[in-house]
Amino acid sequence: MLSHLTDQPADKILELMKLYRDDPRPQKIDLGVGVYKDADGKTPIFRAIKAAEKKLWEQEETKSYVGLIGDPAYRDALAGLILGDAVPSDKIAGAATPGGTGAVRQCFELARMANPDVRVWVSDPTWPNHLSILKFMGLPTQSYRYFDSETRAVDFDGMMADLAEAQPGDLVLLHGCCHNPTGANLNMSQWQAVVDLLLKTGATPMIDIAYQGFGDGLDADAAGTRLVASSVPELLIAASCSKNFGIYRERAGLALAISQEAARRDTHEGALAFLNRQNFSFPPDHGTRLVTLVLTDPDLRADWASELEDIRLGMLKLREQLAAELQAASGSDRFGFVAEHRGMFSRLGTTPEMVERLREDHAIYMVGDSRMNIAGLNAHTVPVLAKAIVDTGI
Ligand code: PLP
Ligand code: TYF
Repeated sequence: MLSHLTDQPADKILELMKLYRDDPRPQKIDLGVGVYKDADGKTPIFRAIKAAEKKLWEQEETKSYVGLIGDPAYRDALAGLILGDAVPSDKIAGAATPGGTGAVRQCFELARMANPDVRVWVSDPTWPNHLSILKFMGLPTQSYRYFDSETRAVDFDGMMADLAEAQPGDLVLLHGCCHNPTGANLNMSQWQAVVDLLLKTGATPMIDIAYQGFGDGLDADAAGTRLVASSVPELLIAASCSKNFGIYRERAGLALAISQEAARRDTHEGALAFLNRQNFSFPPDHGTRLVTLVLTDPDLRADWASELEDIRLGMLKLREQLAAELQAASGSDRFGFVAEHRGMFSRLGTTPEMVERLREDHAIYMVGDSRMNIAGLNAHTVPVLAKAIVDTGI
């Protein structure tokens, strides 16, 4: 039986991680995988997470099963962080999932359960795992224009023209903030126009939010999601705690189904619980419990938010420095978009050949579509990158 298995396509981002690891050049710079790194290249554990781990170790008395949706307190705490008071809690169904990827998968599963013919609209480009999961599930996709390769901003007219074709029963996948892989995001009037279009077409939105707090701040990054949540009849949300709580390997995610019809809530949560049971039964608990402890303890929460804010401001500073260095090195303003983009990533907008030359000639690693992880830089490597980009003729 197993002899029928064939080799599967590798994840390009994870492959790049290995290439980088194997490169002996000491000056190498890793702008690949989307993991936050400080100026020393380390991915630190948040102070509040460490404190929560200590508290948990002291207080936890059992490791027995929790429940199919995980601890409801986690759902409430994380839904509160994302949605603020945009939606009353009696309209929010949710289940913990293994990471944000698990949440993405369970939201797609829920959509397929509700509509076996669901078609999913995805931004061009989007996170490659969205496409890979949808293909594996056999769900048809439709791409909508998103990135303007000239301006490196959102091609909003193209996006609206394409999404006007969406139908009731379709799912429209949006990035809540800090678009991966481009770094180009909607402003609030554009979010409002998307809401109006969703209401007009009757399509159902799904928001993937994996970088809340990395763009313009915890509330600003959720403002688009909150607007959608308070305006449309139904919304799915796939949230990740990997980046903003720095607990990548703990696998803490949340799938939310919001409906303006409060009477539907229990059915929706029951469906999420059922889907968890079919796939893995109980979601991982450790990471979600840390998140709950941090969000529900005012001191830990304040400390976490302050550390996250420092991280966000550090990345913004790197963006501004890189834009300035690129301007100086190129004598032009054509790289100004680097300071406009938000989140961990910016898409440089160059060819795979140029990306390869940066790797071969300068030991600079970015994803083949020219996505750079800004957090892979520090004050010393920014000028090195700027010079390499300009010397390569980008
Ligand atoms: N969605 C997007 C857009 C992402 O970039 C990521 C990656 O971090 C995720 C979801 C899920 O990440 P994780 O499964 O590590 O929580
Ligand atoms: O886009 C990224 O780099 C992150 C991390 O299969 C990641 O989202 C990359 C690949 C993958 C899972 C997570």
